[in-house]
Amino acid sequence: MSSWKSSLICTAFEPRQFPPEGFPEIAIAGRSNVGKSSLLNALIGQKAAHVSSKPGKTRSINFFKVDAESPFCLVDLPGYGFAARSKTEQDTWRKLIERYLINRNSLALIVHLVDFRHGLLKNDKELQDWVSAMDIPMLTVFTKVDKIARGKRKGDLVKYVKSGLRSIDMPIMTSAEDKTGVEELRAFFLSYLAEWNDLVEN
Ligand SMILES: Nc1nc2c(ncn2[C@@H]2O[C@H](COP(=O)(O)OP(=O)(O)OP(=O)(O)O)[C@@H](O)[C@H]2O)c(=O)[nH]1
Ligand SMILES: [Mg+2]
Repeated sequence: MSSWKSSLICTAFEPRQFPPEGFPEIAIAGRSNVGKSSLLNALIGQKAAHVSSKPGKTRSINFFKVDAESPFCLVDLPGYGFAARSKTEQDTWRKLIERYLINRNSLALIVHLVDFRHGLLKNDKELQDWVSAMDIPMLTVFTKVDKIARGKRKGDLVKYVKSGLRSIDMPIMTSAEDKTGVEELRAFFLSYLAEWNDLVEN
């Protein structure tokens, strides 16, 4: 279990509600229903973010301060690609996410969650292209690997990597259900943040 303590410090429905920049931020992005809020809860070991089987649950940007070895914020973003919402509503969400990702100096890393059963779909590829055009560091993380038989996972991962995804490191396979990869992802965050803090302090 995690020894990280965490608290929700801000819920933003519009950019003027973003908290002041301070601690480095790791933002969790991905399609609606991919498991962003679930993985965030697994990482901090608390049911802090709201989870739902209905896509489109998270509508605001939620900032969770994490008191780890080096303090940082985990940022739960609303999902994209949820067709059942009106176009206006989808546009509002997209603009909110873009305003956050484009202007945020304290943004250290985007963690792009992709459902391991489906791999990168069209709008996932669009997000990856957009993020790399903005020069924002991004790690690809697969979710819901518990749905795929253990013996098949490595082969699927190799296939996805070879088909050209963008990630600053080898993608991590996770499950919020059985906690596969959660410890590995925590360790990745800590070593990444240590290097990030060195970079920005010097
Ligand atoms: N089997 C399995 N189900 C998962 C996993 N992670 C999430 N789920 C389920 O997937 C559904 C969506 O999870 P959320 O965490 O709410 O997804 P989200 O990406 O935050 O969704 P939005 O806020 O709508 O964008 C819920 O029913 C979760 O229980 C996982 O690792 N394994
Ligand atoms: Mg959510």
